[in-house]
Amino acid sequence: MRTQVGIVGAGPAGLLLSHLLHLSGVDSIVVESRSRRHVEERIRAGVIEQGARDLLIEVGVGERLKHEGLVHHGIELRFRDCGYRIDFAELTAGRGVTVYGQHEVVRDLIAARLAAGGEIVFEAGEVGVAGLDGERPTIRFIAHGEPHEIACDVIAGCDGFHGVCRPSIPEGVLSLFERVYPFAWLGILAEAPPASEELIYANHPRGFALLSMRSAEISRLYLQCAPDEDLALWPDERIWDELQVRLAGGHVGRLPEGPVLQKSVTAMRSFVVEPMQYGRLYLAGDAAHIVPPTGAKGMNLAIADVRVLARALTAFYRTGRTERLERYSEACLGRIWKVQRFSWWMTSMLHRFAEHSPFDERRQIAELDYVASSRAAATTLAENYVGLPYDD
Ligand code: FAS
Ligand code: PHB
Repeated sequence: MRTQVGIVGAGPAGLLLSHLLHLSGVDSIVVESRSRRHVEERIRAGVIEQGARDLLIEVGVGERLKHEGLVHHGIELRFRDCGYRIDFAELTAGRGVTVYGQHEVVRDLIAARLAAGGEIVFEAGEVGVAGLDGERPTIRFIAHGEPHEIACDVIAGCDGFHGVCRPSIPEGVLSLFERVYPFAWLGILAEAPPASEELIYANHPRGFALLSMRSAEISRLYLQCAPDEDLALWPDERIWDELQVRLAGGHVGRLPEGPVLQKSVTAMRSFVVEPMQYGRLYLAGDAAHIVPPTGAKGMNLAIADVRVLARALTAFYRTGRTERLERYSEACLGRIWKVQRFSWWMTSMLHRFAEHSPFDERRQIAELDYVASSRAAATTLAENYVGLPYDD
């Protein structure tokens, strides 16, 4: 097999990159280790920045997003039993976010690629990449029991934090930057109408909680838990009881409860590799960086990376010039580190830390108080949450 750009991973990064390259007349093949059903049903992120929304609509994969996505112009911060609304429209000249599940974005992208005759290999086994420092890197995999090899000009490593591409880069090339948080998120998807029209981020003495949603009928809720929390110790009733304690109050009476459709524990880490490229391999999305989900940035950062990579690859195939490819990491890392800072800041402000002294606890509440009472402070939260402008 042969293609111009081999893409490992059919998550938001890999699929959007393949779509953007197709629009520029550049061929790609996406190689995914899981089934189509798995990647289309895997519940993950839920908030899409203004810029990412505009991009998905502009490139023709945002019709359902436009009609089914919930546009939000604010969030509520809840602390000391009071709620404070951060008004995005007021603070960012009308920008907002759209609540639309990541799995819906994946569905839309897969449908667009297949409708355009795009090639996605699902359930690929034993995926590996080779020849990264040569002229003809390859992706190898097993499909239907047979070995396959794709000869590429370039490989895009869009295979997430646990993928094979980043580890295929030789020792000593990458610098890793990481912070692991002493807690995780227990998340549920529930058949229960959201108790609030907008998201609520709560700093509660028992721990952080987040009220989000997927529709008027489906709630998405999270609570801070131990990093090694055993989900078996959290029957639905216990989860609902804890969410009631941490989120009820103010304009939210009791949360309407309902059947839990999915529950999971997500680890919390900040992670970046530099550079995001080696030879003919370019990393994008979670393969290159991870943010704690408190800032709702994971998928949005993946989209921002592939917007840069698609432009660099298009320039290479149209002109033969390699400057944009050579500067790919540099062009992405400015935004990545600003998003890392914001995600770390939101996480530090809203979660309970066992090692916090009474001083730290007062300082943390003072930080929330400042954001809730200062237009300047609220503006910094708002402009980062709706999404910083793309760099070019
Ligand atoms: P992805 O991980 O989405 O996609 C990588 C793809 O590569 C996957 O389909 C995987 O199956 C495939 N792959 C892996 N190894 C492979 C191999 N060897 N060969 C071929 N394919 C391979 N972000 C938020 O903003 N909010 C959230 O609430 C949130 N919740 C999350 C919950 C969980 C459990 C996880 C893991 C992440 C969550 N994230 C959240 C972050 C998430 O949304 C990511 O930022 C987003 O999926 C990044 O997209 P990709 O870079 O495409 O990586
Ligand atoms: C979600 O709806 O899944 C969600 C929303 C906001 C976050 C994280 C997750 O910060």
